[in-house]
Amino acid sequence: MRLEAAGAGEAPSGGDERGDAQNKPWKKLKSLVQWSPCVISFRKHYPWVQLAGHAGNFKAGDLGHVLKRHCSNEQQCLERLGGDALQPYVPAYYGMVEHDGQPYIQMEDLLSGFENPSIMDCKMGVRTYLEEELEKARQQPCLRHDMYDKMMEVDPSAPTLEEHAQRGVLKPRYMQWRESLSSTSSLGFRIEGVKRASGICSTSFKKTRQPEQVVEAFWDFLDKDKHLLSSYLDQLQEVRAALDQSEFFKAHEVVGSSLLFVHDKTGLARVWMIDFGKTVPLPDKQTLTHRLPWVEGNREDGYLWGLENLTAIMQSMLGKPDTSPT
Ligand code: I3P
Repeated sequence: MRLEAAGAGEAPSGGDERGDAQNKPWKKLKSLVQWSPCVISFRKHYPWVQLAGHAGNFKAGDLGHVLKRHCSNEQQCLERLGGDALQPYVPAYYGMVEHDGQPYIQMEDLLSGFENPSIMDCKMGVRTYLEEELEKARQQPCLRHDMYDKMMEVDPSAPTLEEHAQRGVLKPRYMQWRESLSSTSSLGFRIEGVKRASGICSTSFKKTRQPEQVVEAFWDFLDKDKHLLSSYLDQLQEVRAALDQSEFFKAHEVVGSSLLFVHDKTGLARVWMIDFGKTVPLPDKQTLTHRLPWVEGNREDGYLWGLENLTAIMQSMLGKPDTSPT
């Protein structure tokens, strides 16, 4: 699902599990819209696949379950989250299974209780790469021509002269550019993609940076329904309270994880935390505020800062004053 939601997680690049490079929900989504007709009946039966994009990363599981290609970080997180205060807000984990000779994580199909859901994915935090990835890029710099192309598609003036000459960029440079172009750097979260009940999917949020743009995208996703907004807001506050209680959150750097918003026309609306491929345990005794600015070495992820900004924006949409701690 991407849903991970269907449960999905993103694996760190350079990870050692097969499929890591394909484990990108919205990439998956993009490729999914181009799926051949033979996949349609499968998609109809398993609506979560609508966001899964790459057919190889997700498989239908038993009723109410989905299978996601194995990523050890994610598996460990889902195991540790069992019994944690965050458990109600993450997909349930049902162990590993093998499918066609490949290992898969079996998890709850978060979309199974919805009828033709609308879905939004917000990637949380002020940083979308692990410090280890920075270090790796320094030690083994690897030019990414695909990232240069993606950069050029959005803003031909973004690459430096050197990058133009090489027709390539380093991954951390691309990731940082994406962060500052979107609201990741300025607000601590960004909208990654939306799937509407109509079936239309959009991933065109790379330049959604200002709070006003976020508000517009939210109203569009919600079809201007204030009840839905209010329900989402209540749940975000529950998630916030659970984060405060969570032993898992205290002990982990949470990078590249998303909040998944799902509702349908019956008014059912739920929020889950998904994608733990880049969520890693902190070294012994290290703690994070999850809100201080990141500088290399402090491992701060900005998760709480982003959540508070997101909540404040949604409160402003309801005309409520911001009650988050300063
Ligand atoms: C991708 C996005 C993903 C990242 C991926 C990027 O960019 O930043 O988060 O995967 O890196 O290409 P975009 O959204 O602009 O398409 P990771 O988070 O797993 O690193 P990748 O191409 O190395 O997989």
